[in-house]
Amino acid sequence: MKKLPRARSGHPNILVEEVLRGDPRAVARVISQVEDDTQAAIPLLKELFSRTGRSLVIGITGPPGAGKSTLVDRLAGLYRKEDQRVGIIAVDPTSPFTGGAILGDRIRMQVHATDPGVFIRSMATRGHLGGLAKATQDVVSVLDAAGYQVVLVETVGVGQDEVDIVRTADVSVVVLMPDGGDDVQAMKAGLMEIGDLFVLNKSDKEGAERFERILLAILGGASRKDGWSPRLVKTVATQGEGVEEVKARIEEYRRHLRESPAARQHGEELARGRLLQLLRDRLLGRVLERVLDEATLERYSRSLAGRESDPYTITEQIMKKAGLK
Ligand SMILES: Nc1nc2c(ncn2[C@@H]2O[C@H](COP(=O)(O)OP(=O)(O)O)[C@@H](O)[C@H]2O)c(=O)[nH]1
Ligand SMILES: [Mg+2]
Repeated sequence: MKKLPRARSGHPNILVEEVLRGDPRAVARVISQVEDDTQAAIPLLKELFSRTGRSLVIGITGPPGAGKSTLVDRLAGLYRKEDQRVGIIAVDPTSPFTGGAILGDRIRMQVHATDPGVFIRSMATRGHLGGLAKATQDVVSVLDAAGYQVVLVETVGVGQDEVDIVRTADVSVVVLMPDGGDDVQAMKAGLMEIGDLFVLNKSDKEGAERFERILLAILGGASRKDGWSPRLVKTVATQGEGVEEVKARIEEYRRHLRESPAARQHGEELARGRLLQLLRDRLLGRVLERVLDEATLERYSRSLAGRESDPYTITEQIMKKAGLK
């Protein structure tokens, strides 16, 4: 690859230009700043925002071991065949130092590692001041602005953070595997509502047909107000079986989104959520910084725990001190 001149940290505009040209090193630098939650990332994100909204963002979630990474890998391969640039964000709850899963993913991803049309990034789930969903959304924006036409976001569907991440994708894919009743439990625990598409992976395994019947029964009863009926696709991701169909269904859903008035509303709801979240973070950040240092917070907490005061009075006091009342 041709060497591009390095941007100096004091020149955000050069960095922005490099991101917009799709330079992977500039993309990596901006993403690191976003991850560190440095103030420095904000002017960059401001500049990049108007150039976003073009990628197809695909959220992939499901229980650990269901085959999400294998599917992501295969989908990336299909999009690369069409010469689309692909960004992959793996949000992994395990620490990068102990996570065996990440190591496995890395080895699998080596196929794409030498491909300049693929950008892979894994994000740790801890330590994001404004929340993981916000950090992920910012990383998606950077990839979007850098011209990655497809961005695949893999998360383990367990916590609220992960659900929030998948909600901000254009298309949410829930990956399940035939494994007793656990997955049905997982669906009841909220995966059911977020899937635009369900993938029954490992359909080469025992019990796949039985599990398929259960899933179809659950999905059969589902009706959505946007007129979409979530599909179920059976796959064997390790063999690439059914992955073309997953891709076709993703694109079918995207067409549906474009044609449906509910889509615009959905877009506005997401934008509203993002704005309010940002405002919440910034306001709280300001209050903490100005009038509520750690010692004061501790003192308040102690008096609350001891029932010497009540949370309403304390909140009012804090707001008054912050000049908000
Ligand atoms: N038998 C079978 N194994 C699979 C299939 N897809 C993935 N696997 C295996 O299941 C394990 C977990 O896959 P992985 O993609 O890491 O799952 P993730 O945790 O959801 O990302 C790996 O050992 C894969 O090789 C499949 O369709 N059939
Ligand atoms: Mg994985």
